[in-house]
Amino acid sequence: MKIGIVCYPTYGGSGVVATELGKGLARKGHQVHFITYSQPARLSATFQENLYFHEVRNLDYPLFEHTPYETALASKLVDVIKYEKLDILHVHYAIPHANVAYLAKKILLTEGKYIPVVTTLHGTDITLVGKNPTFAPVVAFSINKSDGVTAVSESLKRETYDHFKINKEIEVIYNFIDFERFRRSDKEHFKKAIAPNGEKILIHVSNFRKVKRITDVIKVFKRVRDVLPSKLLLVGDGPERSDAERMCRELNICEDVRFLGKQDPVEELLAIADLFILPSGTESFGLAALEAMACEVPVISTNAGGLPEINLQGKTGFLSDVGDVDDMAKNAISILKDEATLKEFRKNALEQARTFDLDNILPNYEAYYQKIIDTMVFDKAIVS
Ligand code: GMT
Repeated sequence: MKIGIVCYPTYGGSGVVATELGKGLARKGHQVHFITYSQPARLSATFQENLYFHEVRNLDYPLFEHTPYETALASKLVDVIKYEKLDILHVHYAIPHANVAYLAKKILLTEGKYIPVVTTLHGTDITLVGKNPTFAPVVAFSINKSDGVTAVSESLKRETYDHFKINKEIEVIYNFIDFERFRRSDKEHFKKAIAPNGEKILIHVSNFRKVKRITDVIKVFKRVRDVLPSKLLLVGDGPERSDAERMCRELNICEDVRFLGKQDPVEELLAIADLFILPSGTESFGLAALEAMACEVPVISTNAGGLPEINLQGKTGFLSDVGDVDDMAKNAISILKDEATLKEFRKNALEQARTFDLDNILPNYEAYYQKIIDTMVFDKAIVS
């Protein structure tokens, strides 16, 4: 198949999923075209014959205070779909990609070209941003106008139906893990540098937005550290970082907390970790938690959104109500208190992560694309 992929090229989860999916599809022989405003973060280190990147360039004009990206993207889509003869377009994150795809599709229809569009909902495009009246009518419209719609968890599917009038069947296709990359490796020398006296290592990875509740990570860590010698690694960067830094200073725990900023080889950091903390206010899936589990790191999370579909209570970690840092700390200590318990949770985390292996999930996308393409061919026959 010739597949177009539109996504955010930044460090957000939706861009990571889109990029890893495209790379996986290309490895299986499909021709994959990424169309976005800069090279997706996880694509840069890759050269594959059947993997293409089309940069959406915008026009600088004195009248534009905000350059009209949507218009430039729609025009680029028309061009790429037409000249690369794409079979299907897959857009990740509804805003603005689903409505832009609809526009491109309508333009192509005037020239007799049919392009099926699949939209994957990732989370905040529904839960935080999408629901907002600023975007809601367009989000609902463009979901209904997509030929296929997928969501990354059952919880996100439910929320989409609860909040919008959707007349489309939403297919749940879970996010996945590439075990070639995410597996526990021996990083003893690094572990020694971070925790020279055998302290436990807690870790959090995110883009430090409000929804991630970074200060809850610090509060949980403080409570654990009061009982067990431990260190905290904070990976990523974003608007909430300075609040977190301030809290560490106020609590006088700076010497045990390392802010590592944005890091590419996350798996090398996960390789030395004992526990992953994800206290999000909402989380449709929690890819970062799954990546940790693939590296045999148990998870302390909230029970928000799709997290209970990933993190199994008392097995791969524990789930608490949003904001209940006392419960999270108690659960963290119960896992870390002895080696036998930690080992059992590590084993369960890996076992659960394996059910999300890329090799199992990728065929679901291939089958879904084929189903949508076949339906379009059938519809076309009725129309003509
Ligand atoms: O929250 C992020 O890190 C980014 C965000 C996005 O849309 O780029 O992530 C969402 O999509 C990820 C991939 O499907 C999910 O794993 C995250 O749970 C989801 N984030 C939220 O729902 C807050």
